[in-house]
Amino acid sequence: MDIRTFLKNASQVIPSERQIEWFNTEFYGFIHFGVNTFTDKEWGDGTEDPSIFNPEKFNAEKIVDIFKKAGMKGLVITAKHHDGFCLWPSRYTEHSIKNSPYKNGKGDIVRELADACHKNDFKFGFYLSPWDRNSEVYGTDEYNTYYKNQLTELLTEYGKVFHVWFDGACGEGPNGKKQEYDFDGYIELIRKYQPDATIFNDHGPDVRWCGNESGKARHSEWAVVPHELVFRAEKQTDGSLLPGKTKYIYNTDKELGTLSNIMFSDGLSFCPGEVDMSIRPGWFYHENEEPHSLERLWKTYLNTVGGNCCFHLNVPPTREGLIDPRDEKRLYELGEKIRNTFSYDIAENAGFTENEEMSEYQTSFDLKFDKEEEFNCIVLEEEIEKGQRIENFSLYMKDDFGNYKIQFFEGTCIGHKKSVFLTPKKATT
Ligand code: FUL
Repeated sequence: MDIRTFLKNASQVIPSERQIEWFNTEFYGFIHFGVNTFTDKEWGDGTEDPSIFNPEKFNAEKIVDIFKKAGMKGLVITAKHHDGFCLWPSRYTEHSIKNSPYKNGKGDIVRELADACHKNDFKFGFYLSPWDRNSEVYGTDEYNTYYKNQLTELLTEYGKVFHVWFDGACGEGPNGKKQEYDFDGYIELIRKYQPDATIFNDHGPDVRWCGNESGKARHSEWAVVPHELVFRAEKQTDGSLLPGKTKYIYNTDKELGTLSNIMFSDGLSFCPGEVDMSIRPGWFYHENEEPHSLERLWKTYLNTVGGNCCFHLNVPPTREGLIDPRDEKRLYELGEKIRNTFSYDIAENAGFTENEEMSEYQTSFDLKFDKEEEFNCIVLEEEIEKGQRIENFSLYMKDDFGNYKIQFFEGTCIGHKKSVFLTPKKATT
């Protein structure tokens, strides 16, 4: 295939409605909460006694309020983490909140959060860890049935869900066997009961992991990526490639959607990246940890929301069930910074002209202002419904003779949103 036809095809890979909706969510919270909060661990082994879980001051409305003020538009709760403890009273296990002292065994953290979200026009999602270190049937086919039963409870009894989060973490069950997850079956259930929800897993299908947990998006985080990344990313268990394959692509690779990668792929999929990180070093709450600096969070926000991704920021509640005041303060600072930066758009009243096309594949636009204005950020957006069509762009200013000759920025991917942050510049008439 010649390169022109190829690029044309690539530009026609479009997102689903649910992916567009997800892109518009931009920034949402992650809540890691469970028995680990009480044992001070990151990964429980499944032997934890449910009686340790008692967040006496848990207040879902307050959490939603804090997240909203930070600029988030939704949240995802760890309904079950690797330890298998369920934050809702699942009918399929005793290892849950129903055997904890929280509200005398009548509590349901998932319900409290889902209700607070729905009441306050905030999106609700959940993470149901496939790896379950408590389940006796883990490592057998029966586990997939167990998992699907739990998934069905969460998908059908808690109202609208915007995002279902999985990871590929996998261990051995009591029988010494590694669990084979029925991801196709899980996806089928989600599509059936919550067709608008996006599904995150390491390689998609709707949203893929960016490849690290420290908040770093790639320089060019393309949403159009090789098919084999989304559908056949895993090598075979013996480490060999799948039959007929000469290469495989993994989501931690340096380049995913660059031309050289997509040119030699089996086909293309629309699968944008989610950047997840925690406000603190750990995913679960540990009293001696401090939140990251405002500078780091702000930079991450700009590079993710303004880098064709979404930002999924974890804020773990304390043992009391509250957001630590240090984190609360940091979130307010971040929210304020976002509001201050983007509240005044000088381009809104500027004159906008599309120039004659320079070639079939190249065009330019002019922005003219009525008065002199200072700006430090330019936000570019593609009509993402139509896919990713822009391969690169440049920004120019006029020179002293009134010609657009001074190039002050050169970039690649725009996609849903590209924020270009600059030292303050003057826009003149
Ligand atoms: C990983 C887990 O192993 C971590 O504990 C955490 O939940 C992170 C968000 O995903 O896969």
